[in-house]
Amino acid sequence: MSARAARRAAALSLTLTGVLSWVQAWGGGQPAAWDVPRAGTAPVVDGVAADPAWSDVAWRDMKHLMWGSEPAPDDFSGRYKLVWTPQALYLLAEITDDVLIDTNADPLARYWEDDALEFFLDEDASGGIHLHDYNAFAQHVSLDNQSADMGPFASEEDEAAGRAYVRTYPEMVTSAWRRAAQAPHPLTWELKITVFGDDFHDDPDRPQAKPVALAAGKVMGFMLAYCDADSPAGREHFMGDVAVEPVDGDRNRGYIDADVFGRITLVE
Ligand SMILES: [Ca+2]
Ligand SMILES: [Ca+2]
Ligand SMILES: [Ca+2]
Ligand SMILES: [Ca+2]
Repeated sequence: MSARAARRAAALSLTLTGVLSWVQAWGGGQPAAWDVPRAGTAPVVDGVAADPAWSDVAWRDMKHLMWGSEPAPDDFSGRYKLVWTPQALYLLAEITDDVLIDTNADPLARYWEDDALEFFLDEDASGGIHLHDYNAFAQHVSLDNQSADMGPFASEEDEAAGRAYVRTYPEMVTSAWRRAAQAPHPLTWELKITVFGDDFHDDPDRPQAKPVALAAGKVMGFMLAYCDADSPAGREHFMGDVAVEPVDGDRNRGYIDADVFGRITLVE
């Protein structure tokens, strides 16, 4: 079988697996567990979707409301796909958003209130609370292509005062996007996500943890969302690809609890 035929067979198998999961788990919508195919050649992270790695990979719709109001399609709509290499996960998103805005110039200030592509990653699929530790990540990739998240508290005093530690993660995220010349001018947004586990840390006196080498069969927690702000008033819609079960009516659980993420399996 040629490499291309093998990829097509894998894609067909992926589709059938997806349909079965869909029927079994949901009876509607997309499954919360899905397969991610390997890229023969890593895509170039440049905001152009022409890379061969992206062809024949299924899209996931970002149609589940997690917070705020339901947007009209021209206000926000989005979809994305994932591929992997041993070095990294790669993400291609196609986002329609009528107004792009970056009200808070400081990348560490109220980053969830500006337009942001937010990915959720739990390297060992452990699930569980990750609000102030590296059990999992909720990376907010901003329009300036930097990514912000909360790490562990910087000190016991900060923890007692509830002062969160926020930083950017250039070792983890490379980002590039551009808008189409044709209306409605969707963004093509590409990410390279270097995967780190829960041994990631902020201690300057120790060498940083090594990125995790990816291989077929690996299972990780993952989902993607978009924070849509269209004015300085901040986020209006928060839309993702996984239907989160509400807790006391609240579906905005991803930044706290990795149990609500989807599950991806890396396949050849
Ligand atoms: Ca590209
Ligand atoms: Ca919008
Ligand atoms: Ca974990
Ligand atoms: Ca917006």
